[in-house]
Amino acid sequence: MNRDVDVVVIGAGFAGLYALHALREQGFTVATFEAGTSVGGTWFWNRYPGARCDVESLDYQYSFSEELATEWTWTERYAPQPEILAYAEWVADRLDLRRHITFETRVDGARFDEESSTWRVSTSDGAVTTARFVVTAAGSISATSVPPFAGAESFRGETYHPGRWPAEGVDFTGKRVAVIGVGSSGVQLIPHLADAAGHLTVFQRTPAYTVPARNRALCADEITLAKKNHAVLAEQKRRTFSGINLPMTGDAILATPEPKRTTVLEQAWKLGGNLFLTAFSDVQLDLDANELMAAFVRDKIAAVVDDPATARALTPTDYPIGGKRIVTDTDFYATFNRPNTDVVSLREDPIVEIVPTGVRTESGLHEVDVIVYATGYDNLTGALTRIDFRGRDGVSLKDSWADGAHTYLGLATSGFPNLFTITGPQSPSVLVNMFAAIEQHVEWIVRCLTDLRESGVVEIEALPESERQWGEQVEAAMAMTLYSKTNSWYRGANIAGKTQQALMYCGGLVDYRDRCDDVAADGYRGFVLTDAAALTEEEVA
Ligand code: N01
Repeated sequence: MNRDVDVVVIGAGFAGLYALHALREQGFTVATFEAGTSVGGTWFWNRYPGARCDVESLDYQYSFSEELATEWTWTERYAPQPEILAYAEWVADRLDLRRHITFETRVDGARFDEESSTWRVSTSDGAVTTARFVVTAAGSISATSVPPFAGAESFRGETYHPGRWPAEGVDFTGKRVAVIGVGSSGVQLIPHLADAAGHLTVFQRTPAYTVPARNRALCADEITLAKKNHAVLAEQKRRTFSGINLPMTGDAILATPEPKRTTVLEQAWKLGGNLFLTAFSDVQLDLDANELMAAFVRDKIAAVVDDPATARALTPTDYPIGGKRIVTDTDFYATFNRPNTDVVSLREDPIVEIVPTGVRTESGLHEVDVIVYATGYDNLTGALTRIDFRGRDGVSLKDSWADGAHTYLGLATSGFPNLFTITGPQSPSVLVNMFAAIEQHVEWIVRCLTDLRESGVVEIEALPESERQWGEQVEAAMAMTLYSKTNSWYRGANIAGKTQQALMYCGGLVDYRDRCDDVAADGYRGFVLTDAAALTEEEVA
């Protein structure tokens, strides 16, 4: 079975769905491959109890279509996973996308043929699809990671990762359960596991700063207002830093005297959600300012957790709040007041090995029936390097990025012509509203392919010098923030052996959008464009 299309799109999450739709609208033939049995990407795989978005539902949706925005109605401030998945399914049907998606089919590899300037894409069904262009929509946080704990394969119980949760659910009733990891996934899961399990042991290496989500039902008025003003709000959103129409950030905390400082923090805490960080303007830029907000959160932990030793264990002290991705929760700290829930601080009592009956730390054996590895992902690059991309001279993407991902604008990488990435490394990606990031990338790529078609260009490739300059700008932008002062997945620090680098562009969505548009308006400055005639001449020569 061989196919021939203009564009292969990898993945049918929200990025892939929009790419497929927008490319098709411009008359391109598209084949989309999806490993899952249906659409939804992240929200297809992350079916763990408590999974819920931490961006408000009225923002966490497509904005490109008036119909989609007005016909769909969210029910809660933060949508739960089943509702987001239902939205993805509904969009796929509403836009009639399924007929161009091949499900249960993984892209194993893709090889660039320099003579014809096309990609040959190999899929798990044994087929090869030839396409002029490949657009990856494989997810920023999708390549699951489980650290290589000694003895892990000997464990006789059940094991799970939140990002590959069984569709039929898991029965934890009465079981002894271990969770390793307290990032966004672990923090969401833990209260639900504690409800069901006989006993829950949380293995925590770095305590998280988490803010109450304060989820609630949306009221009819706010839904009506959002729908009525959709077009204006969508346009405003495109020109924001974060892809969200935020209220104005507050004053500088360092310039705000008491008691006003605490009053503002209390108000923001009551409002809940990760916008807590924007209560003051200097918290993400200045360590002294940050410490004032961090101290406020530490006091909140001490006020909720009854046992002082447990409270101390759960309290982050050695990195700035927001330096790692801020977590939002429902009843996370209160869960540790339950008699069936303990925390083990791995910094004082590290995991030595996994044994058939449980987790052995230095202090002894914790016998469990189930281990949940909430240990995160090989973010931004993993989903791409796990596909065997072969560019010029057969060089693999994995090798090309062995010393760090190098891209031009986070959209393309030298040595791999006609390959575009949606929300990949060195773009704003996970630092902004994913829908805003996806729409900006898809619209830029579709405009690019349309321009190339009109001018007879068959090959586009990023110049190494453009990448070098972009890489410097990405590093410089992160150096201005506290992300550069924290070990986190934002810099690839969570994966052993991964080159540490700024994985996201921190300059904000609107600045990034203007830079990308400027490059396009300037004839795709920084790329080499080759037209069909030149390609034929090269072949003859
Ligand atoms: O993964 P993480 P996640 N031994 O990498 C620990 C998004 N998301 O799946 O901090 C022991 O954040 C690790 O410890 P440490 C969101 O962007 C959003 O939770 O490295 N522990 C950490 O505690 C998020 O940031 C939503 O010391 C080990 C945890 O595992 C991103 O996805 C929901 C370890 C991993 O935390 C990833 O979140 C879920 C080891 N060897 C996810 N290795 C919402 O929208 C790792 N850990 C709400």
